[in-house]
Amino acid sequence: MTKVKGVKTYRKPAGGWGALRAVAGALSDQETVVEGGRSLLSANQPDGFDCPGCAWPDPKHTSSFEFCENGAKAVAWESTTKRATPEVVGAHTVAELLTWSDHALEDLGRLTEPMVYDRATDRYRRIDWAGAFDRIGEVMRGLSSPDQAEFYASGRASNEAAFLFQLMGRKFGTNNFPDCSNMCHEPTSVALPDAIGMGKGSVTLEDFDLCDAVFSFGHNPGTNHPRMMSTLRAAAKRGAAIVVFNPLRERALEKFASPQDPVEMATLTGTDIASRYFQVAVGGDAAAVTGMLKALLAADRAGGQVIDWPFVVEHTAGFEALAETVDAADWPTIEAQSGLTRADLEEAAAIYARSKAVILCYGMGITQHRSSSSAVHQLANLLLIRGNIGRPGAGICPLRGHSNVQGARSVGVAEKPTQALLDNIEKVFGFRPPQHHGHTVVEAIAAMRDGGSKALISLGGNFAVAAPDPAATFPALTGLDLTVTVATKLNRTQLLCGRESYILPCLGRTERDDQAGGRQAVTVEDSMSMVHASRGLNPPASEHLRSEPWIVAELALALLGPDTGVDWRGLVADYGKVRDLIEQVFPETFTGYNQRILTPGGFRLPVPPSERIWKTASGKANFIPYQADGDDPRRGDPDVLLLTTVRSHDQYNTTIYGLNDRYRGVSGRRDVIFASPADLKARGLADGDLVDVVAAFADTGPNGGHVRRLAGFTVVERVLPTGCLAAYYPEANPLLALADHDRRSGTPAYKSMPVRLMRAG
Ligand SMILES: Nc1nc2c(c(=O)[nH]1)N[C@H]1C(S)=C(S)[C@@H](COP(=O)(O)OP(=O)(O)OC[C@H]3O[C@@H](n4cnc5c(=O)[nH]c(N)nc54)[C@H](O)[C@@H]3O)O[C@H]1N2
Ligand SMILES: Nc1nc2c(c(=O)[nH]1)N[C@H]1C(S)=C(S)[C@@H](COP(=O)(O)OP(=O)(O)OC[C@H]3O[C@@H](n4cnc5c(=O)[nH]c(N)nc54)[C@H](O)[C@@H]3O)O[C@H]1N2
Ligand SMILES: [Mo]
Repeated sequence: MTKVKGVKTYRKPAGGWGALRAVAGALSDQETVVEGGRSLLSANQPDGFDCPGCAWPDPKHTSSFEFCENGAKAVAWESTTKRATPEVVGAHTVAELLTWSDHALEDLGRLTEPMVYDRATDRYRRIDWAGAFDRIGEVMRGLSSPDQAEFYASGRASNEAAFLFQLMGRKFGTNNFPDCSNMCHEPTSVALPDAIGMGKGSVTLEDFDLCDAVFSFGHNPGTNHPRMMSTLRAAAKRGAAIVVFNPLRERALEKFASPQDPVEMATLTGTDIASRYFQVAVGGDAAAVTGMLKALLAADRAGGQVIDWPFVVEHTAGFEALAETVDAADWPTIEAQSGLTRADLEEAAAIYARSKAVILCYGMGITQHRSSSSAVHQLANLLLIRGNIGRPGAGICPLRGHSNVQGARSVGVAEKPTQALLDNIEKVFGFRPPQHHGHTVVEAIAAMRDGGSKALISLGGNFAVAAPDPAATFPALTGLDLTVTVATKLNRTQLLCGRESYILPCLGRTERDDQAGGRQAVTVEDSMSMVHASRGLNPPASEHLRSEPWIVAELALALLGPDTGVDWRGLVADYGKVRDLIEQVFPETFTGYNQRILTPGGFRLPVPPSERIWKTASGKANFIPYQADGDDPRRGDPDVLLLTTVRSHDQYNTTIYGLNDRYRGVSGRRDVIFASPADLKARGLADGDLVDVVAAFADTGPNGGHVRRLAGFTVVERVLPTGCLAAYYPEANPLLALADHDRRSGTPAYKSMPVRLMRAG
């Protein structure tokens, strides 16, 4: 039993009464505009707004209370009655605000009016919309090249806003669209097309009713996709195997009580979720799957009929090359890298082999490593070997992050656009968009730092805090000529002011959006490629707020002048016209867009792999052997530990609602590092000791010599694989060098930072 202040062991099932109480709490302490119950009831309903929480799809027949604690927090946080007016924000210097916590900044409430940074007083002050757009346009038009501008998008913006945003950027002359995807599921977007011809998941919600097993790698649905818990619980109750690979024992994956189940609530019991829980080492998943593949190949060769040969022969290429690398891998290395025993992996393989239909789910535990794109290939290999893609109850299920992050990509927010997209834009709009690729988030930061980029326009998000390496990122931002953020709340990115900085406050998803053509709906796409409409209900937080499409359209006019051949204001009067243009640019995916969103529940974009159509170069699904990044600097030093970063139960990315992490038994603090008993003992440390964590990445880049350190954290002993640590995001981001990312996708290695742990001093 730990004696660390604010830390205990959580033994109850996840969910249950605690979750119900938390909803009540989330709604009362933020004093929401509309009576909370009503806002909540209309989230993810045919006529309501899409929950700004996660991208998990809605069941076809939404129950009247599709309960989600963290969705409730997201809604309450947006519909708070607190207001960050120019007076409230301008009462403090920016230097002072920079000393505040991320929680305190956002807790000032909703931004109400456009603001400009005044360097003379070091404060933000009010500016009118026209004044802001004039000056932003002037600075942007003064850049010496369009590629000096970065257009960042976070995944909350609607399809309509995102489409206009990329159109503006391309017409301006750049493909610099660093996107929150670059920090999130980019490995999925770049690796799955090689393997199955599409960078998205292949399953539908209905497949979960039909599967015999769910393999879960590196995601924490009890916190980050709470509505998925009903799905997993139903699968577990019907006897489907649920096999979890996660270095931490996440409570909701062990036991979950449904707040909708009167018996579980009355008896304080829950449902066992995982039938087997493997505590894989941080970054060890690809090795674990290699072990499973080794066991499967051996079983098949022994006559076990494990491999789906008809599928492999008809539908795939590259099996021999995969088998060769799997044969070449030896068990001691697999065990060392995965942190699991051969017996564990043979057992996992046996469960996999006897399951007729398998769904594989994965999240950030897979995508945020040095070799994450290749790890995604390895997960696809595991599915393909038994034909587990493109039939009922089987498939791959990447758990997307932001509620519309997938949609933004579908409508063209991409720094590496396909030629087809560029050609269609040219056809529809009559201008030739830039043909060369633009920057990812990491490349954008490097370009800002090195002086190549001069301006950042952000559509949502909190670029500075989400990114790795504040030692590089913060000065990169303050060195810019211009920063513009379209936002609902004050955050640190807006305080890292460039020569000129503007905050443009927008409506949130929960709010009514009235334009010249009447009340508007927007559309979003969930993790399973379902596109549906979202209509806000709440009155706007301030009469000065404008919608994201409106703001983007006015920015476009300011940046590009009136003669763009696009009727920006006409489009904003009626978002249906934006959807018509989306359909023209993407005729195959968005066929009949405006008609089809009238169906309650929306429509599904084409997902060829779910019909075993493989849009790869070979026309087949490809087995692609796992290849670890040979330059990975962390290997071979026994003193170096791998630190993974996780979200607490009380945060939404960089938005920190509170300091509790209920299911991990932490309350009132976030300054903890979870460590294994063996690693503590080896360093002469004990539970509760104050420690420093120092990055072990040898940084030879422009920041060479900078020591990345977290000081004065408290270690908490937990059952973890040896060699692994865990801490909270974003507190741990100072430990991650900008250069430490997956080479293929550019996604930072947030989940395997090489560090040394030592007594504070
Ligand atoms: N309430 C809430 N909902 C959210 C968010 C939020 O912050 N709050 N964020 C949204 C966004 S943008 C995203 S991307 C998703 C994120 O959803 P998740 O992918 O669930 O996000 P993380 O909290 O980063 O958790 C990753 C999980 O991976 C495990 N893990 C860490 N390293 C490894 C590893 O090497 N291997 C394996 N197998 N597991 C590992 C961690 O223990 C943790 O359980 O959630 C979305 N939904
Ligand atoms: N160490 C570590 N770092 C990580 C991660 C990790 O797991 N570990 N995860 C990464 C991942 S997966 C992601 S997706 C990124 C997240 O990166 P971002 O998407 O950039 O960050 P958020 O925290 O979601 O952005 C919060 C801000 O969005 C604004 N906002 C909220 N709602 C709206 C809206 O409706 N419209 C507009 N315009 N603005 C709005 C508010 O001003 C709020 O302050 O972080 C990444 N960073
Ligand atoms: Mo994300």
